[in-house]
Amino acid sequence: MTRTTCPYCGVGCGVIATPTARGVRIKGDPDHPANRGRLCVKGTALGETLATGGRLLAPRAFGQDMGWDETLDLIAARFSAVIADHGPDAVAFYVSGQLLTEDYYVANKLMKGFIGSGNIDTNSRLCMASSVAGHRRAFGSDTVPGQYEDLELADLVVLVGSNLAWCHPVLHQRLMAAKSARPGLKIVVIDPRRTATCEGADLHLALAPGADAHLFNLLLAHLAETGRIDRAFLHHVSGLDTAVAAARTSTLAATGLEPAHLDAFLRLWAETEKVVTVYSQGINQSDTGTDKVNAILNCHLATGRIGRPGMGPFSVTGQPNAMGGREVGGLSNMLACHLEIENPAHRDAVATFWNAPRMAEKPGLKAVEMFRAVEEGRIKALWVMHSNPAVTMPEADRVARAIAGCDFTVVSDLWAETDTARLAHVLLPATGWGEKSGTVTNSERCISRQRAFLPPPGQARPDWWALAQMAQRMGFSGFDWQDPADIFAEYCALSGVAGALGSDFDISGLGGANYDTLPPTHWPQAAQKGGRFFGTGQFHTPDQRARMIAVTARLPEPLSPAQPFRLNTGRIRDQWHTMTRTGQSPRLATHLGEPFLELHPKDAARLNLAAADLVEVTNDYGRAILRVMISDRVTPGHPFAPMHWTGETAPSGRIDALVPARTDPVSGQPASKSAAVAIRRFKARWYGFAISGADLQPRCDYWAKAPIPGGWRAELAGSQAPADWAGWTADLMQLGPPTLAVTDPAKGLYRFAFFDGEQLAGALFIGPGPVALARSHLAANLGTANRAILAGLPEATRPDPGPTVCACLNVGLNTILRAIADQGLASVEAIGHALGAGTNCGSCRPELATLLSRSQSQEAAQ
Ligand SMILES: Nc1nc2c(c(=O)[nH]1)N[C@H]1C(S)=C(S)[C@@H](COP(=O)(O)OP(=O)(O)OC[C@H]3O[C@@H](n4cnc5c(=O)[nH]c(N)nc54)[C@H](O)[C@@H]3O)O[C@H]1N2
Ligand SMILES: Nc1nc2c(c(=O)[nH]1)N[C@H]1C(S)=C(S)[C@@H](COP(=O)(O)OP(=O)(O)OC[C@H]3O[C@@H](n4cnc5c(=O)[nH]c(N)nc54)[C@H](O)[C@@H]3O)O[C@H]1N2
Ligand code: SF4
Ligand SMILES: [Mo]
Repeated sequence: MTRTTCPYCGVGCGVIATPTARGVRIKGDPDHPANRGRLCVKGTALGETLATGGRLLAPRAFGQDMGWDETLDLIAARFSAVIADHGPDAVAFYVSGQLLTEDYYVANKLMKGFIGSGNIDTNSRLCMASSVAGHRRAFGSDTVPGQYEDLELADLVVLVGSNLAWCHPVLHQRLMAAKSARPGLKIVVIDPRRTATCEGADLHLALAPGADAHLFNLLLAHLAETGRIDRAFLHHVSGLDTAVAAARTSTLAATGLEPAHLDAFLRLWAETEKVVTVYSQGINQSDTGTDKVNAILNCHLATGRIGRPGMGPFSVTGQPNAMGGREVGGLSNMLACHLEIENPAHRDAVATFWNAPRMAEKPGLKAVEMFRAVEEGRIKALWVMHSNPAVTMPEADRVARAIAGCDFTVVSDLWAETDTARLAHVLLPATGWGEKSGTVTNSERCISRQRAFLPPPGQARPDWWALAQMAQRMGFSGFDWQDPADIFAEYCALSGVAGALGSDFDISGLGGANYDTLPPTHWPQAAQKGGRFFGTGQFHTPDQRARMIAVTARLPEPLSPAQPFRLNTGRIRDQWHTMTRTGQSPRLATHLGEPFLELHPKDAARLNLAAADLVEVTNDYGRAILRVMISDRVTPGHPFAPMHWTGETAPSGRIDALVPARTDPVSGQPASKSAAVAIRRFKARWYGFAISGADLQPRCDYWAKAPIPGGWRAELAGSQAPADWAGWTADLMQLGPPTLAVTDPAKGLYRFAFFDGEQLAGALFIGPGPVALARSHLAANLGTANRAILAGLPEATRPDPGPTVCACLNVGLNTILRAIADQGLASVEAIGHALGAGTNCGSCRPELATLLSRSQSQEAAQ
């Protein structure tokens, strides 16, 4: 039994992992302060993502497996040669908020202290950069003032641009539990989309996309007008008057809200002392993201509602170590321990501590600029670690081309088959979660250990080790640690140096702790500051006063008739980013198994689209083909698409191909939530669905693959029928000739079944329209002797359960709706009692509540 930390979201749940003869048993750690034993569906399914089949097992250079020694020599030589010929700014590292702190520390030390360039940036640029910049403008440091408990102690929790129910599920469960214990706790969701998080909220403001700064400006103006300014706290704050004057220029019209809704929100916020404003990517991922952050911080500063129990602004971090990366200085414009690269005293202190021969003197390139420099050949050697930028960067097709054109690219990953890894010259096999050790920091500044409980497969090695080896081969000293504990101790010591310079990030007290048994530890230590910052001022600005920022709110660029839709993008409940890990789990693929476009019924009617049609989404940057999901959860003109699909899983679903690389001028964070696009029906000639015990090899305009127990399923479609269906089918299925065939070429119907002896090895269904089949029933027949498979329907005795809602207990939508109707179920608990749904991890409880309220309102309408 090993206590470790979940490798997914920034909630940072403690996990107990127990390897058994049949795999790894996963359970929530009852003693971890973040989750107290809870896990969401992704955490619960961790055991299903640890198989090592298909992993990258040895270093590979120019297509050949090589030993580590040779490969590291090669990398060190190539980087050294570029630096010698073109200077240190001709090389770059692109890293990740999923790296462990120790990995991050080594990468940062090598690039900023020894190579002598600031060119190390991270996917946190796409994620937290606007929050970092907003914090630094207001507080003088990137410090998150509050902690999770504040959501439970508050009387009002405002969730802005955060789909907490799906993206920080355990924190959302804690909030829901607090509300059910104390119904007076009010919840407001501010999101153009009616998400699962709106279930259980008291008020949902479907504001116009990008109008957040207007909304919080209106709030600030209202606070000023209604005498809510905390005059005593203003002692610790500057800039009130100019901020209020700027706020007064914002108008109701810009928000797109009903006056009554806006009033209700303004009054609630103004009249509630204990208010926490939680915000995430709906705020950060915008070309005015930093202003939006400051518009929120302004309201908390003006009212002194910060750093005290139950109140404060709260930026929740996305990745498991997004916060650790901020602490360790992973961004190109930061130094470790909240020190600043532009500050000569800070630079000198770090250089002295590291004994650094060539300290970077200026910030390096930010992600979007970095890949532009790669494209233009200014960066000639690039190392990508623990990220998949060919999928997740804006203008992803262009970024993929830039990486492909780079003189020398190294990628460290678990797999050779990611969109980015396929473009690399050198692949380094990294150890994955469960195989490596280190620390991560969650959204509430709690440092937790990740501990290994599995042996590394093949020659996989930790990321810190590869970096340290390369550094030594480049002739640098100070990289000869034996294990992550040594690195952590050095980092703690550096934080002591930073503390002496006034940094709030001083964990030097942990340096002597026993790393192996280090319990989850908050900084600052609770005894010093009650675990919170700024309740009594003491901001990290020269005069110790926080700065309110005058925000002139700006809406996104207007749309043109040629691209009349504003595409919103984000996450779904059961997948993690580019699905390289969650995509291994059949259970997680049942919830939403293919890339989709959520579109309002009015838009669908205008475009003459029906449910399950395919649409083509285009703009100047790229193109996607997606399944349409018609839903009034989005507003007209503002469709939503998830970010998760890749060249490996659905090549036409790579959504960042459509996202322009437009960035916030202060933070450099791209506006990933607002791409102008055109939408039209994709004129498919044929549609198909396949299951197979082997890997499917589709070749057609549209395909999307997902795992099922014992194999794969795929949705397929094409604008042209293959000239030869038999040959095309053979290529797709790789199972030889079909055992059974039912075809009607005149109608465009083809159904094939492939048996291996008595067992069903695969089946393919082709038709002229979207194929209506009981998909989960078909998938369950793989490996059985069912020769009636080509009928495609479940046996009459077994009703179709419909799409999966509860992934843990595999309960489908139809089953739930039937039980609600037949058994008169009236609560989420009653559904749990009757069907088990929602009783394990609880991730689907908001959806169950939606189904209940939908059935109840249907009843009321009858
Ligand atoms: N299941 C799952 N959970 C995850 C992840 C994952 O991949 N899968 N990734 C993790 C990571 S790295 C991150 S950063 C977090 C992200 O967590 P979130 O930020 O909660 O997730 P997103 O879906 O990116 O976006 C949040 C919401 O912003 C809304 N939005 C779009 N435009 C606007 C706007 O102009 N204003 C407002 N107010 N809202 C807007 C979207 O409709 C969306 O519902 O999730 C983490 N958790
Ligand atoms: N349109 C749109 N785009 C977005 C967003 C959005 O909301 N909309 N969100 C943005 C945000 S907030 C984020 S955080 C990014 C995330 O984007 P990425 O970081 O690019 O996505 P991941 O799929 O998490 O990539 C992680 C990679 O690391 C590999 N890996 C796993 N474990 C290890 C390990 O231990 N070591 C190493 N070396 N590699 C490992 C995985 O196989 C995978 O290839 O996407 C951004 N892009
Ligand atoms: S909420 Fe879920 S994904 Fe996030 S850390 Fe906890 S178990 Fe992992
Ligand atoms: Mo993120």
